Amino acid sequence: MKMTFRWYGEDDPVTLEKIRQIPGMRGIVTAIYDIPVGEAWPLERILKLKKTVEDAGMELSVIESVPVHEDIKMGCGDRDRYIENYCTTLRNLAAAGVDCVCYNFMPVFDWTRSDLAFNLPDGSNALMYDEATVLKMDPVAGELSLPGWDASYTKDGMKALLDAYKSVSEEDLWNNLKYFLDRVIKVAEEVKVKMAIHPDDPPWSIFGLPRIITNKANIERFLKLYDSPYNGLTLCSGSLGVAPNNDVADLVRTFADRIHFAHIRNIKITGDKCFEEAAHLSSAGSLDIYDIVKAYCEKGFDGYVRPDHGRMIWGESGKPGYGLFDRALGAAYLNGLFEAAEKELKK
Ligand code: DNO
Repeated sequence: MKMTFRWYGEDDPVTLEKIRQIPGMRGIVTAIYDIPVGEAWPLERILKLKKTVEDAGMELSVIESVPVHEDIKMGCGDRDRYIENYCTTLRNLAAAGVDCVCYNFMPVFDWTRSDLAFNLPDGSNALMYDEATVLKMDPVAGELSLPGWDASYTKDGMKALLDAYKSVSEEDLWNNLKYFLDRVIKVAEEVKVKMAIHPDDPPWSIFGLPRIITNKANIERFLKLYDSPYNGLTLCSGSLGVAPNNDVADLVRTFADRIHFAHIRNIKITGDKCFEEAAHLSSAGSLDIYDIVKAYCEKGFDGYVRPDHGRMIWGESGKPGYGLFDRALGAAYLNGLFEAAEKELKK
């Protein structure tokens, strides 16, 4: 496996220089953040990003994400033009040497939480999700927002978008995803970029919007929509693991040959559709992280791995879930588990 770390670009308080000092860290996961969703990424911008990362002594490993325009997800408007642009971006990324792209197909909202700084008993704070609280929030009034979301919507724009989604069923979303894959994966195959869809977080419908990348049966259905190694997964343990019927280690064992990117983090399920984010350590949460790592090792996984959301510890402030310290601890822990599991398997 190749250990990587997410960096949010020049505005990220977690600098490349700091990331470089995490033991063994060489791979950066990032994106170009100022190009409007749907527009093609120019090659020069990608090369500039790559140079910045390489000048800091690391490599540009994964793009997370090339976002998918809502017209594509809704199957309307300018979707063909946006798909064309998406393909141009993939060609340009490939020309710059990028071989893995993460994206998601969640309508409107990417990952969602009810509290971005929930106080934990040890004095740290973390992201948490409480379904009842989320359902009381009004996304049109801007009552919740997260770093992963497209922040370019006005109030009216958001209302119009949510209204437009009222006529998009789950089956429509599947069809629109297939339409997208049929066009994009052909190009991904041609330029050898592995596409890795991120599961929905949380893996259930919110605000009445359909969500489909949520469980084993749906992942199987997704992989069959376009049966190619280039149509693959970002397997996010924390996103899928909050639903008690998703057994993450089993998902790894089942879909290993289509997983290109592993997000590994722990969560603590605290009730029905309620969870807190936890330290990566198995005993800190509900997931057996060692079993998940063992599953990757048994399958000879050689894709990218990154620690995922961290708590805010040691007085750090910054992007919720994306501080330096707890994610660095996560990387060190995961490196230890991989080393142990790999050595164990070689015996
Ligand atoms: C959250 C992230 C997601 C992810 C996107 C991929 O921390 O895992 O925002 O980047 O869903 O498109």
